[in-house]
Amino acid sequence: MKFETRAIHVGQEPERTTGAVVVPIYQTSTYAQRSPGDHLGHEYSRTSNPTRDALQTCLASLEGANHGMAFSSGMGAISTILTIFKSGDHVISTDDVYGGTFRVFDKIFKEFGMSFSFVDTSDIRALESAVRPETRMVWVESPTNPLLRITDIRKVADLCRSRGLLLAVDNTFMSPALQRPLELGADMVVHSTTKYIGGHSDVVGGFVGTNNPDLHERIKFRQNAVGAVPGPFDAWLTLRGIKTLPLRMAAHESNARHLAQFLSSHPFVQEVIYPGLPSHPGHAVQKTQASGFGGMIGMRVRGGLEAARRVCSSTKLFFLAESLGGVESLIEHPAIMTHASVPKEQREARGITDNLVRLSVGVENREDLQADLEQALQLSQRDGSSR
Ligand code: P1T
Repeated sequence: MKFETRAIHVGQEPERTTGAVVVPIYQTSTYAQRSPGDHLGHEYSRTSNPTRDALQTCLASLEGANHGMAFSSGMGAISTILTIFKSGDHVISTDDVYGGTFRVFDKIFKEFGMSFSFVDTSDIRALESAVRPETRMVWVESPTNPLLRITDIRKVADLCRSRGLLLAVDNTFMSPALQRPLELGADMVVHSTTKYIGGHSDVVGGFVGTNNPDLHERIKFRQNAVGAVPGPFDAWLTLRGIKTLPLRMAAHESNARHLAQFLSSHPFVQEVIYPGLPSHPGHAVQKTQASGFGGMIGMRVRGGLEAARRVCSSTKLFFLAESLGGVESLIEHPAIMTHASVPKEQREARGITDNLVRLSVGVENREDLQADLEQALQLSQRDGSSR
């Protein structure tokens, strides 16, 4: 079965007692047993739930994973993975990662005696020289949030294999419709399903997929022990979103390509960051490992913080909000919003400047989106006192 068909059918057989074509929301916390230990496959909904099972089966299939686990949030997924390690273990992470990922590594797991190195994983030599005897895992985001840097996942997977390290790839910005890290050699694929997978900005969730049965058992054990599981309705909303994932990704990308072109020649935009532009340093690698470039754009606005602030406050269709990947376009200011938890010096060293604005391009009409950005950019250059 091809991807589009699997998105609609895998894990989603008509329900046996009524023939309902949509997986029901099994809104139950527990399951009646015939005699102690004699049950129909489910005991308690922290451990398993049929609606969640359907979501896990479908998403695992889309990522080419034998095993899938759905979580209450992307951070719930990431934190649960980290609990497989112990004090003294070392993790190397892409330096440009989502602010919340940086925060949980740097502020929570460090307190438990783990250590982290944040390196530019697009530079394989820098990655190699960060490996220590106590290194256990490499954590890659590609494209990164927010700077859309591209890491060669195959190369990193080869390095990890030769050094006995696990490789986890956060695939949130691509979704399995465009990139499947397990096929490129990663041990784990991770998602904030809040984004493109859910696709409608109405549910928070996370996912981990793997082909390693031992890893699956260890993470599943911890998921049940720690408890970051999605409720049945959240699992159902996410599963409903998945049905249109390939259609939406194509629309996000075609709008993003159009807007990236438009912004590239705009006099009030200093730099456009979009992996689909041939000038992007990761463009060639991206073409070898993904079937597209996605719907996220970074732009540095001329005029510094004030101009960036004015653009963000002036768009009407692009809502000023954290998050991404929904059908509606969003705009945000990483330094003040999504990446405020990264210390200022580190932000600046990474390139998260005060004039950087992040766009999550939705599936609205591209001319409407262009006109919205145009009017906001015009306002960005006016003297602030006139508004
Ligand atoms: O928000 P949550 O579902 O817990 O997922 C966290 C997360 C993990 N990985 C990546 C790449 C992410 O972008 C996120 C969440 N990001 C945002 C909320 C944001 O606006 O960038």
